[in-house]
Amino acid sequence: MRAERKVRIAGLALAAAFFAAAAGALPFWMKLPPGESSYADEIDSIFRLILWITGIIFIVVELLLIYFVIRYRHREGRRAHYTHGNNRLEVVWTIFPAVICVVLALLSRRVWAEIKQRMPEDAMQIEVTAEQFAWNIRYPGPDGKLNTPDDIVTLNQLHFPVGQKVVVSLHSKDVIHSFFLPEFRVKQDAVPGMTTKVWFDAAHVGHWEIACAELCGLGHYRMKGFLTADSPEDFQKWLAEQAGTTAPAAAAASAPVPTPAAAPANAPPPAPGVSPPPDGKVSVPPADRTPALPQAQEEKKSP
Ligand SMILES: [Cu+2]
Repeated sequence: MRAERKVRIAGLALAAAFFAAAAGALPFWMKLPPGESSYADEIDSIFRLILWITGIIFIVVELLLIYFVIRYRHREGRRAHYTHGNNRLEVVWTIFPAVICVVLALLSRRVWAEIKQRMPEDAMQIEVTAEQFAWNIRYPGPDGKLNTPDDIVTLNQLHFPVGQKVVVSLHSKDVIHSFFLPEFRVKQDAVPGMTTKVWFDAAHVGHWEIACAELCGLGHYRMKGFLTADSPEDFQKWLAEQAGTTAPAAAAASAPVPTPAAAPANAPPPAPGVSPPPDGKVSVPPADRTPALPQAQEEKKSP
C-alpha cells in the first residue's frame, strides 16, 4: 500500500528528528552561544527538536515538489488528468502535523510556565524601560522599593549579582521594543502601556550585550545595552557608585520613568564587535553609556 509506505517514511523521519535532537546535535552552521541562564538547556532542547522536525519535513516536501515538477511537466500529446484528491492522504497529512503540534505543546508547556508564568519569589527586582533608542534601568534604592525618590537609575547598564535570580519588569515609553539576551535565551517584547515580566540568572560572572530584537525606528541598530553579572561584592560596589552619580537626578525626577539625561551623555559608544569572553569579568567604563538621540530628529512623521 502506497499510503502505508508514506506513513512509515514519515514515522522514520520523525524518529530521526527525535534522535538527533536528543543527541544534542545541531547543524554546524547553527551553533548557539553557550547558554547562561538556568533554563537555557531546556529551551535549547525544544529548539533543537523543532528545528529537526521542521528541517526534515522541509527537505522532504521540497524534494517531492521538485520530483512532481519534473515528472508531470508539459509534454506534447499528453492530456491533464482531473483529480479530486485522495481522502486517505488528506486525513494523514492533517492528523500527522496536528499530533506533532500537540506533542510539542505538551513538551514546551512546563518550560513556558517556568519562564513566563511563575516568577521566582526570592528574586531581585529591576525595572527596564525601553525607549527609542536606549534601555533605562531602574534599581530600588535603600528602601528596597521601586519608583521612589531613592531609586538608582542607569542608562544601558544592567548589572546583577551572579547566581541571583532577577525579575525584570519591562515597559516601553514609545513603540514596541524587544528585550533580547541571546546567551540567556530571553526575548520579550516591551509594549507601551503594559508591564511584562521576565526573569533570568547567570551561572558565571561575565559581560554580555542587550539587544533590541524589534525594528523600532531608524536608530534600532544601535539600541544596545550591556548586561554584567558581578560577584555580589562587586555588584554592591557598583550599585553604590551608581547611587552616587544618579541619586540627585533620580530624586529630582518625580515621574516613574527615568530620563536618559540622568546619565552622562558625552562619551562615545564603545568599539563595535568587541565582545569579551563570557567567563572573563570585564569592567565597563562609563563610555558605554550611549546617548539617546532627540526623538524629533529621528521621528519626522508625514501625514
Ligand atoms: Cu528598540
